[in-house]
Amino acid sequence: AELIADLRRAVDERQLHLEYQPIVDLATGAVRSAEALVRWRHPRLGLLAPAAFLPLAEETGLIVPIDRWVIHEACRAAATWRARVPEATVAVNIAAAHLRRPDLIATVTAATASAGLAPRALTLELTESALIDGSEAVLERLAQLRELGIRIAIDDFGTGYSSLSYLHRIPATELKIDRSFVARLDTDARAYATVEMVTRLAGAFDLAVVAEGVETEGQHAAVTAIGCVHGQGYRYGRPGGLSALHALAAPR
Ligand code: G
Ligand code: G
Ligand code: MN
Ligand code: NA
Repeated sequence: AELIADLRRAVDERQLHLEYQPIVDLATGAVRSAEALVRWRHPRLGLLAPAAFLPLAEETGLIVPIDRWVIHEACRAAATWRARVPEATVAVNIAAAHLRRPDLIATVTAATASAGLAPRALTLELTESALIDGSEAVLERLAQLRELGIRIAIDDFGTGYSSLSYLHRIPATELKIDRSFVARLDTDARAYATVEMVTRLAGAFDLAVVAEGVETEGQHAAVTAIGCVHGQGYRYGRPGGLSALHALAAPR
């Protein structure tokens, strides 16, 4: 209960910050994209990862102001990054509760406009579980976001159920293959076949594929051979500050 009160103050008192994990172009090694991940520097408990507070935020509805702050902050960061790397894009995670709110459109529009960011430089990551109640209203909202130019990624692909129906219904621009499949690439032929199949399927739907959780050289070689367009994971870089991202992504 005390943590709820703390969390309520966290946004106002600027205790949240974002880290950025690079997403590499596997063909060239270039970093032109990053995923923003929220952190909470709690005054007594220290640095908290999302798993330590996002479930509580979701239960209490505090996730909405948090995600709103994340969207604004990530848009500002993306705008500075694009001053150096014009084609750079930044991805933010959107909670299920937020996707159900009509004002998501207004939030995204305000954030891109006030940062002076082209909407095509912002990707919203939606998990399959967030998409599960694919109500008409949610689908309509996603279509509106696409019309604005916002990119839509299906996150943790393969972990929800009826994954395949989403490909037909969701106006996505990319698909992130869940790291549980990537983790087993080295040792499990079935995991390899799964990543291969999902990549081919994504190609048929014109979706860019991001292989998540690439840690080892073997996994890197496998996702590259399979033809995934992008990779994300400790092999390429851990989540870090904006300056680390700028250094990694220096134009060549
Ligand atoms: O950084 P870490 O691996 O601890 O993140 C764990 C999970 O928390 C991520 O998979 C992501 O889905 C979720 N997450 C991280 N940042 C945000 C955020 O700003 N908003 C929401 N809704 N989820 C986030
Ligand atoms: O998909 P989601 O938004 O949940 O993924 C982001 C999370 O994955 C972040 O919490 C990040 O810290 C974590 N992550 C990123 N790269 C790796 C990796 O190579 N290995 C593992 N185990 N986790 C990773
Ligand atoms: Mn994500
Ligand atoms: Na993911």
